[in-house]
Amino acid sequence: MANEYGADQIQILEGLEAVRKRPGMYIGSTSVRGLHHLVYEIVDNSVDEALAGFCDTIYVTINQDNSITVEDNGRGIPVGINHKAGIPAVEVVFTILHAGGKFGGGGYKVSGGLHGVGASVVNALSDWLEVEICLDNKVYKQRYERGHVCYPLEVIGDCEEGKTGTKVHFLPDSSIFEETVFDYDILKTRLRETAFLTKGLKIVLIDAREGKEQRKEFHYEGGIKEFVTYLNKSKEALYNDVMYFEGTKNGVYVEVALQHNDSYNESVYTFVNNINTPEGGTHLVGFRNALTKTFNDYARNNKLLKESEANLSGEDIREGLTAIISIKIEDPQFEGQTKQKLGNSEARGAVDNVVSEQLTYFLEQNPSVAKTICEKSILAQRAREAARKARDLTRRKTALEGSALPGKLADCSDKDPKNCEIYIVEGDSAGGSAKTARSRATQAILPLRGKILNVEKARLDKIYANAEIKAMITAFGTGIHDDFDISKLRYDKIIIMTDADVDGAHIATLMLTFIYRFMPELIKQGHVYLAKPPLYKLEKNRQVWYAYSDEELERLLAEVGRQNNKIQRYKGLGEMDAEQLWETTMDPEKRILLRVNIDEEEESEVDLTFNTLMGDKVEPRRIFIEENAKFVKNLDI
Ligand code: TSJ
Repeated sequence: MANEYGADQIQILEGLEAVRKRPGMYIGSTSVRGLHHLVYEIVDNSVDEALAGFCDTIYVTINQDNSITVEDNGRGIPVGINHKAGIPAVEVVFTILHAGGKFGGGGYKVSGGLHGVGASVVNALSDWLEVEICLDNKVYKQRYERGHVCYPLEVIGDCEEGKTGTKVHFLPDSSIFEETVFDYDILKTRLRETAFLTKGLKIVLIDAREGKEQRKEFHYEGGIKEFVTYLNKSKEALYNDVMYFEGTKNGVYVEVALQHNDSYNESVYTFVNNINTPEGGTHLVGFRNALTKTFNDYARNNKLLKESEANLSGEDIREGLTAIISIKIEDPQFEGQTKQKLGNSEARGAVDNVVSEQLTYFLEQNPSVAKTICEKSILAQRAREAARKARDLTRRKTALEGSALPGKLADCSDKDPKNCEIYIVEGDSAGGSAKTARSRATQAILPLRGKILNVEKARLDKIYANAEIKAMITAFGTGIHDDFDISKLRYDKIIIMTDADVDGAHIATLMLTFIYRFMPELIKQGHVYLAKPPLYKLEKNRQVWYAYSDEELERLLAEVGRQNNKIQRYKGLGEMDAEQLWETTMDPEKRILLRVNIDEEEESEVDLTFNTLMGDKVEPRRIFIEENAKFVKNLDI
């Protein structure tokens, strides 16, 4: 073999060797994420074949040994000799870096785009990879090990008359990936998304691992229209229709689907050649322009907005909007730091055109839907106005009167914020104990009553009117949003103290959500903590111990013996008297504090967040709470 290697082959090997040396450069990371990326790289090639109109079914199987098989019914990767490389085209695909999808002309491609580094990268990072192609009634096969060709492409048998397709089977290299066990749910979410974006394409996911056997089919004739229905499934839609607009302008194929729900959040997701563009770009700008202009025109023409009233802002119209914008373009340009923002200027006009034209027509044909949306937007406009006034008012108040501290706050006497901390305490009774227990000089107590408002689910005017939220804002002293000024922070530590049960965790989540949305810097700069009250008290021979977890209790029992104890399980802070509360949870010498952190990696890993949103109906809330728990790291003991 060795003496057959010419200069070209040596170059090929050097290329794939580079991939093995720096896998992160090609697939982002060698974590679970990178592992799953391998599957997308291969599947995207079949999706391209579907987009070209030659494939309608893709099977993805997780095998017993955690190898993956992807099989499609497309034309089959060409097997003829590629004249430039002097080897079969399929071998070029698997052994030459960046060759994926570049031969064969025209059309829009998923692979070769932002993430599409191609099949050769997957090959380089696999322990072994086998490709089988059904073409001209023959089955061709080639095998590679860590990117190296094992034998020339060979015919291994006959294939059914007229049948064509490609099958790729590979095992990720365990010496490269930190994790080599595939997660069915991660693949499920991503493949569902791919199926939504490619109407008519059937994707079947099979988990064939022992004890994990399951299977799911994704097939959406309605494409992104069904995607919007799916996203709004757990919400209350404002009207039955999902609007769907489609057309080609300036060589850009545009598809848009949208429907409003009764929430206040905007959920607009954009894609270019099936690639998610979380930072938006020209296609999103075109969509927003069209939406704002068309609705204002409609509202004026139909006297839903009075002449004296201001135009609806884009934000007002997008309140509660769920939409998918998916365009296909021949030469996508990605910009921005993470290359996740579309730059092509022709996309702006294309989306604007298609949406303006077809939305205008839709509103004329569906006046009751049009009226519902306009009315919701007008309410949003008024709320926005009220919120602005409320903010101006609080601004003026602080300017005139200095900060009028909330009545329920028991402030500390030390005036140097660096020495001070504030306990936000759930419930008036625990608040009372905390006030008795505290160290007056440095510890302030702010009791809050019951569940605080979920700021994810309320309009700004209501948020500003909420007493608990107002109390926190004035006590912290920093102001919020644009007015936020960390130098005015009145306490070095903000400590959330809630019961050690599910309700307590929920209340802590709501408070964290508020702080995260209104003054994220407090979390980013490490000023926010969770207090950790004990779960058990153990008494024996007049000695007392506290345990903060079940494991700790077990350890303690092993140490002091299981006989003659009185174990008390705390159900809430209210069961502790002031002295106990001080000893277990507030004494800086003994307490456990958990510093709240935003997992920066997770925050920037945008598609995971995106995938989270796509979960099944009951999942989003669960994930949200779990993430917040994870988002908390144990630091300071
Ligand atoms: F690239 C790959 F190996 F990762 C891969 C490619 C993996 C899998 C599972 C499928 C495919 C693939 C490629 N499916 N279908 C195709 N089609 C072509 O490569 C093809 C066939 C014919 C023509 C033509 O112009 O006649 C052009 C192309 C790109």
